[in-house]
Amino acid sequence: SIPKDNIQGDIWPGLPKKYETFYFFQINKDKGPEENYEAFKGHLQELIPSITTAQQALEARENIKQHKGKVTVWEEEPCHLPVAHSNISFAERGLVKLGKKGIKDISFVQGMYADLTAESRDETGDYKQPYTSADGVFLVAGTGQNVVKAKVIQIEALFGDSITRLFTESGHPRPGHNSGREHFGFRDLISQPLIEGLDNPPTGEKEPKLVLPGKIFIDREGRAAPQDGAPWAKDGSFMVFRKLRQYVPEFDRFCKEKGPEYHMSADELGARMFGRWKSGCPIDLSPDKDDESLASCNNFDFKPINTQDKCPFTAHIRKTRPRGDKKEDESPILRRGLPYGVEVEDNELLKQQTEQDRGLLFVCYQGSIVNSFLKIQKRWCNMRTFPPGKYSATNNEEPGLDPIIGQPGPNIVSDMSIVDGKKQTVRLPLERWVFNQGGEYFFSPSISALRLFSGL
Ligand code: N7H
Repeated sequence: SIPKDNIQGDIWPGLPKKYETFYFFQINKDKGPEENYEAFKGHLQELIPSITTAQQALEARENIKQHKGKVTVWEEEPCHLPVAHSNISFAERGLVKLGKKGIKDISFVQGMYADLTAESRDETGDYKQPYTSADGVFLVAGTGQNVVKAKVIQIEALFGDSITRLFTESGHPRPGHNSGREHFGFRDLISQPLIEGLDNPPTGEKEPKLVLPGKIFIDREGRAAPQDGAPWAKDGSFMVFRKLRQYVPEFDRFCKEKGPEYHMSADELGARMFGRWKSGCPIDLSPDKDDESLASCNNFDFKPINTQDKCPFTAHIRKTRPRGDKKEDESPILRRGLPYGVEVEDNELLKQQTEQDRGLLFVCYQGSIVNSFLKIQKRWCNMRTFPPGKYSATNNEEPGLDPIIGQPGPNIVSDMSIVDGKKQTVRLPLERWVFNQGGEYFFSPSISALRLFSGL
């Protein structure tokens, strides 16, 4: 099975994080006429012992669990626990500088900008930062803001002028009872695919089955594509990063206006767009009211799958992980993102208009970008015909777009099929509340690959 001490901890089980800084850097060449990167490699060697592995991340999470209730682990309270964890990932251009070409994933090799602007209805103007110059990214995460800051300074000092800092992005929890919720107010990161050999099998009959490790890790059983041109890639994983801005007052206004029009409350309409209530409770299990006791529940499969009486065909969680609508969990991703930006301010509430920047630093890991992230975004969320086989005259043809992340293109109507409060199947015209601000595809190598990169 996967050696837990040879994989980076953010892939699995996820670094314990409340705060996280993504530090995007360029690798600088050594002084002199030659194209050498020995200084960077030397510093990488020094960094490796402090990279949090899966085994260490497991222990850290366990430690936090045990202390919960006894001491508060967040940094505002005096506590010895806050620790910062670091991981590192490279874009194709960074791997090339380190002499490590050979990954076969056309999307990764081209980079996100070329890939998504070509086919996925992103706009070139979306890119607010020079993601296309980033050779790599340091991920520094922890339960306290100050320890994260200190670790970033330490890494920057370690690498000195062997790197250039391009920019950073920082995520943090929302305050008070909204901690654990994203900006629209929904609890996030409840459901993740469970991996054979790492996770315990699911206990519920209707829960998605274990996925083969090759769906997430390179060159393991169930792999998407062999990486025979890059044997060092084994046990690494592709990391997708996207900064997604959210338009919260506009989303709230829409739910308040459209809810009654569709004979339901604002909360009911929002729940139908997500497939879960704000608490996290799946509407497939409790269609009429939020039920906190089911907030973490994953034991549902949308069956009978030709109906959407409970969960709309295009609800965010049904589009992104179709469960019973598909024979198997074919495009699993491990989501590791967190919110960024300030809370909605009074003047924004008053005007029902977004002025400040806030949203989600979306991160996910997979064994193939083409078969997972891209398939979810382009072939599932952006396609009006997905999930397949749902055509019916009563729901007026196609299911429609994912209401949260679907991207309407030219000549593509942005709406979804929905069963309203009077049990009629009708169409709900959608607005857009999530806008891409840029991102990049990275590769998160195994510890042994990092050692190889560093010349060890
Ligand atoms: Fe989504 N949100 O934070 O409100 N997502 N997501 N997502 N998403 C999910 O079930 C959200 C985005 C997936 O296993 C929940 O854990 C927002 C992208 C997948 O049943 C909530 C944005 C992609 C799942 C959100 C956003 C995905 C999922 C319910 C953008 C992939 C798991 C919590 C700003 C391309 C489905 C949960 C399952 C669930 C939110 C983006 C994918 C609340 C606001 C770009 C696979």
